[in-house]
Amino acid sequence: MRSDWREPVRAPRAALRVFGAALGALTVVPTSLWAQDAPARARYWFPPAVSSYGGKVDHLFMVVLWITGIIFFLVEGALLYFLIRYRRREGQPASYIHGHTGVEVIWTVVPAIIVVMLAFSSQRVWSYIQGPPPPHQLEIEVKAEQFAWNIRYAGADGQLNTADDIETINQLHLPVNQVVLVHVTSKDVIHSFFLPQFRIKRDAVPGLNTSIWLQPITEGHFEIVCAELCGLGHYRMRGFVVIESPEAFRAWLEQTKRAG
Ligand SMILES: [Cu+2]
Repeated sequence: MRSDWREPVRAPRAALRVFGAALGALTVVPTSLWAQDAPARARYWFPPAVSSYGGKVDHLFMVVLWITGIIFFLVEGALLYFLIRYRRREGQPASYIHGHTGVEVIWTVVPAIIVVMLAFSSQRVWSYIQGPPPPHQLEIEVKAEQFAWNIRYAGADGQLNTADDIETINQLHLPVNQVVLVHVTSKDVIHSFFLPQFRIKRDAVPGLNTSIWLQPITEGHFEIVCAELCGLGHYRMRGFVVIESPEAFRAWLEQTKRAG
């Protein structure tokens, strides 16, 4: 049996420093990488939301963060208070208390009400984004492969998967304010089509055809990220999103068609 159990355990300082640095790198580096051109706020917080439902997702996130944040500080504060207030004192024996039924009922019922409310409000946002899409003006296909995004637009016949389709690699152009239906699939392994600024992510699974819808509301340049570890080249599987006016989009599509 150990005789030194009363000795406090001290983690070596170097180990703590390495742990702290790793934690810092994990949280700071990814956000700063995709937000290099973004306003200063986006370097430590979310990148700007540029889709019609981005604001709804961010609002729900903030509601959950405030509720859980306030509860966190209340609970940890009470814990700290009790640790100090009822610490061991010389000559004072420990006393046994049974608990308090009223307090137990409160701390069960209040969180239950909060969780049910959050479930209903997140279900509303979820079904708006993932439910039946609104009527779309543009339909495209995104096919993932190790390690690129193949993007397909319909040609003059307006039909996808016909001979006159226009195909690009890693270049996704979208007309601002138009609803776009995106069919997501994969050629080889499971990838994940992630548009951080749109607040949407969908797995690209070989043999499975799924679709999502987007409505960009801000013009600009953004990125497609693969959010599924899909092989050795996963880190470089990025694409580019350009949101532009419908006229600029048509001109780009024409030019791509002629070049291809
Ligand atoms: Cu991938």
